[in-house]
Parts: sequence; C-alpha cells; structure tokens
Amino acid sequence: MNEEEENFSENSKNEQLEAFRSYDNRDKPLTTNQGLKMSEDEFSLKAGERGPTIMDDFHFREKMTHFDNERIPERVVHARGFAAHGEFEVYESMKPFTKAKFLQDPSVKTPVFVRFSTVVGNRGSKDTPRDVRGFATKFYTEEGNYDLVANNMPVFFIQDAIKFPDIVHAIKPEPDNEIPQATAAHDTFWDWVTQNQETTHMIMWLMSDRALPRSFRMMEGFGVNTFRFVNEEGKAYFVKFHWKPVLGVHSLAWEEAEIIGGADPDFNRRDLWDNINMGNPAEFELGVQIIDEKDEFKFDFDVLDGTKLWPEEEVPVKIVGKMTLNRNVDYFFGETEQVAFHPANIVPGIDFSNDPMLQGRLFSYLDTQILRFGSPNHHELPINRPVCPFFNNQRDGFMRQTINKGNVAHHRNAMANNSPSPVSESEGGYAHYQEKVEGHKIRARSDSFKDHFSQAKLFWNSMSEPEKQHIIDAFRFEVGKVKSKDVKQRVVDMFANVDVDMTAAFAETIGCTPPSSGGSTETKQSPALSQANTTKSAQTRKVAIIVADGYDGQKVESMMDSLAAAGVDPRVLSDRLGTIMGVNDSKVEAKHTFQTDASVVFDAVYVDGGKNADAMFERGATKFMRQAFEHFKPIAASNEGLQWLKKQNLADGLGVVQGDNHTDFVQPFIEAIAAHRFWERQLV
Ligand code: HDE
Repeated sequence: MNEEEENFSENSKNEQLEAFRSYDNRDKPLTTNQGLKMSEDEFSLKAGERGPTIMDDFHFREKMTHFDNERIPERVVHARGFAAHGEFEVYESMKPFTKAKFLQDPSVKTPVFVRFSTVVGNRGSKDTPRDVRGFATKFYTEEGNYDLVANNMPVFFIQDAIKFPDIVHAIKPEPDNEIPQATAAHDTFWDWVTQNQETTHMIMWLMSDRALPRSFRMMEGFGVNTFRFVNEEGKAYFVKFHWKPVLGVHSLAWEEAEIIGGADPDFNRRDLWDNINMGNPAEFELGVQIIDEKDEFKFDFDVLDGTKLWPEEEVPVKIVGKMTLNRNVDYFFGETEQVAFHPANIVPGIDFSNDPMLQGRLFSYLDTQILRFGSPNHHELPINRPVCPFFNNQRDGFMRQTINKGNVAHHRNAMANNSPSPVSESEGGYAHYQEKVEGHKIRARSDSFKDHFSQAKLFWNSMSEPEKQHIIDAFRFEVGKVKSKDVKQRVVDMFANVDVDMTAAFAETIGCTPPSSGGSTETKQSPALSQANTTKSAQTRKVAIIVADGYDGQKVESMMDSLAAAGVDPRVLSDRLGTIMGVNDSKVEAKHTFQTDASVVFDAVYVDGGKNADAMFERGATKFMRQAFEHFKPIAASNEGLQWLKKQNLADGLGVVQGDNHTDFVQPFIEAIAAHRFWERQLV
C-alpha cells in the first residue's frame, strides 16, 4: 500500500462508502433486481415471433419501469454541478474562537465532499456561462456533518431571502418560451435589477471576470452570510468564511468562454476530473474573518447585510487550514447528484447570525431536498450519511432504509430508559447561542442596509484597467441583449449611481443616453479584490505543442521537458493523431489534432512547425496562434512556427516568446504561462 492509499483507508467517509460500492459486473450472470438469472435480455416475450408483447414479461416491465423513473428533479438553482472527495486539516487550533472539534487538532484529517456548480443553467447546460459558481463543502466531522454552502463571490443579489424566488424567476429563462438558457442577458433579469437596487454590488461582481473562472481549482469560495463562532467559554464572534485557491484566482476571456461553451461544454468539470486523475489535487486554504461582537456597529456596513463584504484590509482573513480534493467520484448520480447540502447542518462551536438571507436559507434547503428525493430520508443515502452514529425517534417515510429495532420511537419514555436522550453541552450536545433578541413583529429592513452603492464603487475602484474594461464590455453585451429600451435606460440610470465614467462607457453602445452626473463618492480601494494581485503559477496549465513531421526534435524535447518539470501539462497537437517524426530520429505522439481540439481549451501554445508542414498545416497552426493571441494567452514559436507568427505580425506582441536558446525561450515561456493572460493586449 502506498502512502496515498493508506490515507484513503484512514478516511472514514471513504471507508463508509465502501460498504455501498458494487464492484464490476464482469463475468456475472445477468439477473433481475430480485436476483433471478435471466436467459435472454434482447427480445421481449411475445406471442409468436411477430406477435404482441405479453404481460408475463416481468423482466421487460422491471427494466423499462426502472428506466422510465431514472430522473429526479434537478436542483431549482445550481442544477449543473461537479464534485470531488478530499480532506481538510486545520493548521492550528481555533480554540480561542470556536469549540468546533474539526477546527482543533492539526493532526486530524476531516473527510470532505465538495460540489462546484453554475447557478442558472439546467443540468445539461455548459460550464462556462457568465454566472456565479457554487462551492458547497460537506465536512464529515466526528460531531456530525457540517455544510459550508458557499459561492465564488462574497456578496449576494438580495438582502432578504423572501426575494429569492423573484430573482431566480427573473434570471432563469423567460417563462413563455424558456429562452435564453444559462444567462442573465435578457429583459426580465435586468428589469428585476432596476427594481431592486440592493443588487448593485453583486451585479458588479457578475459583470466582472469572477463570473468566468478558468477552473474550479482557481476560484475563491465565500460563505457570504455572516455566521458565529462560539468558544468553550460561550463567547461568540461574527465570522465570514473564505476558501483561497492555492493556484490563485484566474478567469477566462469572455469570447473564449463563449467558444468553449461549444468546443467543450464540460470544460470545468473535465479540468477537475483530469487533474485529480493526473495526481494534481485541487487545493484551497480556509480563511476566516472574525469580528468581535462588541465591534458589531464599528463598520460602515451592517455585518448582517449579505450584499456587503468585509474588506480584507479592514478585517484580515486569518488562514486556518487547508482542503485537498484528491479523489474523483465513482458514480456521478449516487454522489454528485444525490448529495444534499443545507446551511443548517452545523456543529457545536458554529452558529447563525440574524442575516435575513441566511435565516431564509435555513428553511429552503431542507424543503427543496424533499422535492428532489421525494423523502425526508435522504440523509440515509450513502453520500449524505454522517460518519458518526446517529440516533433519534424519526421513523418511516418513502425509501426508509434503516431497520430500527425495538418498539420505542417516542421521547420522553421510560420503556427504553428515556433513550436516545439529549445530552448536555459539556457532553457535546448542541445548544444555540443565547443571543438576546427583542423587537416588534415588523416587515421592514434596517436603515443600516440601505447604502447600495458605496461597496459597488469600492469594487470598481479596486479593479485594474483591464478588469474595468471587461466589466464595461460585459455591460455592453448583457444589457445590449435587452430588447426594452426603457429597461436599458433604467440600468444606465441605476449604475450612474456607482460610477459615471463606467456607465457612460457602455450607455451609448447599448443605445441609451449616457449619464452626465452622479456616482458614489466612495474613494476606498481593496487590492484583495483584484485578480491582478493574485498568486501566479504555471502549475497544471495545459499547453498545446504544435508540431508537423520534420520538427526540431531538440528544441521541442527541451521545451516539453522543462514544461513538465515546471508542473505544466504539455499536449502534442498535429494535423493527425499518432507518431510525428522530427529531425535526428526524434518522435512524439500527437494525441490532439486541429480538428479534435480548439485553441480555446489550452492556456498557451508553442508552435515549432516542422520542415514537412504544408500550407494546410500552416493555416491550422496560424488560426490556433491567432486565437490564442486574441484571448491574451502566452505564445512561443520557433523555426517555421516563428515564420508563420511573423507573417501575422504577432511576433512582437506582449507575452509572445521567441528565440533560439533555452534561456531566452523556455524560461520566459514558463513565466508567461504563470502570468496567465496578457490582458493589456486589449488596451493597446
Ligand atoms: Fe442557495 N440554494 N439559496 N445560496 N445554494 C440552493 O438548495 C437559497 C445562497 C448555494 O451543490 C438550493 O439543494 C435561498 C447564497 C449553493 O447542491 C435552494 C437563498 C449562497 C447551492 C437554495 C440562497 C448559496 C445552493 C437549490 C437566500 C452562497 C448548491 C438546491 C437568498 C453562500 C448546493 C439545493 C449543491 C442551492 C436556496 C442564497 C449557495 C433552493 C433561499 C447566499 C452552492 O434551497
């Protein structure tokens, strides 16, 4: 057993799942679900070879009935998702702030299951729409399941959960014709936006590069709502949760995302699946922002307002642990589809705040699972079971699996010694934080929630020039798609409250009157919000190496070796699959062609060409490089490749590497790959 296998066998969730796994149907007789071996599976039972099928055919009926019922309702939001298993470990005890057991001991590895998702599209939609991404984590702790149900943006569209059905109805395809799929670029959404100005800040995030993650492995996660940490002494703190990706936060270019939607609709899931299979786990650090309860009113935002972030420069993110996703699922439906998250799944040491959005979530998730599974027993499904034992008097319901022995299912009882019985806090019993609450029953919102523009402006102020341009372009596209001139003008008037120059930059292109005055006076910036300041790394980046017969063996080999040594994933591409012959007897296997793979699914491209490359090859390679250039990607070229690049006048562009020897060619290319994109090309 190698070390990795040993860790897996120590993972209590994996051990538990093992009991439910069914291995390999190979060499087994085909049976019905009742275990009856069958002698035939291709012909239904008929009265005569050309006659009608008869009712005796229980095998046909069982097989067809099962098939007819193979679908469950998809999630009303976050329908399209992809998940992986892993582990979480805390770096140092969080005892001063919380008594949550999984945050105490650095030697404990807590199994986790994480499902990433898009929000708006159907299960079968694409991975790369402009959208928020879900980032839901189930920690299988020894005190029960703890679910951190997060998004890749730190704020949300609304302040009160009662508006959730409205925002979702507005952003989903329109109800008359179910068009458009997986996009906010339509009238009902923008109409809703202009009637609900609390959404301003979130729209800035949605128009930004954050809505187009390059990879699930390269995006942040945010718990959004404010929770509470409670320590052993009963002292409470407000807390916001963060996931920080070890590879940094990186995004696709908009046009690239659109083309990928056709070239590889599974782009993000494939990226996670392939990388885990290649031994590249997805790694995230857990961070917490903590505010002492006595400081609740010290800030210019309300800590209970889910449309506000806590600027990291004001409330630092304390990094407290690391999550490693290192194992793919065995069965998509059984794990990824059947996993059921719920923000109310918590453990002692974690509690809620009065954030009105969070309060509504505490109702909605359990409710929606009952539709999805048709049963309150979904906690019994293998993926949802806690790894610790659970006992209570709940019984029956659709698809109940547990055989509870005994005749007592009531509490209090004397017949079973009043068990199972609640235990005290000191024995691990959950007790709600005794916050003092008083007030009138009232349908209203505190004035402290009413500033909708300052943080939207803070976000705008914090963006680099290319990021600002991307936001303007996104408004041009999204609002440009709106048919109603009235709605479009209202969008312009609304966003003038954030920044007049930004709004003027898209107003005319969408046929509206630009604003002449207005704008938030907020001058603060938060550098942590800009992706320009994120971690840079070439690790796991996918690079196309384009070669034809007669390629420069030495150069290509040296490039590929160095890329692999830097953790890059080089993929050979040519005009045919199979062995490509270089000079000096060198050869490589091409696993991709101009037909099978588009430039958009790679992070960078290196073209050497080859002495035997014909005009058709040159056209293919040139198209590849041009597209990579237009999507701001690093390009390296040598020999024929360099000539082709020069013909296109691209050779001297920013992020384009050329040269003859290792030092002025390979290393700069690796650095260019780590830089991710050369967005400034757009501004030239
Ligand atoms: Fe959700 N959300 N949400 N949400 N949410 C659901 O629950 C809801 C919100 C998030 O991979 C649903 O099981 C309300 C914020 C993720 O299975 C549903 C409100 C955040 C996922 C629901 C919110 C999220 C969901 C649909 C208050 C980030 C996918 C299916 C306005 C912190 C989990 C389901 C998975 C899923 C309700 C807002 C994250 C309907 C009422 C804020 C990642 O219950």
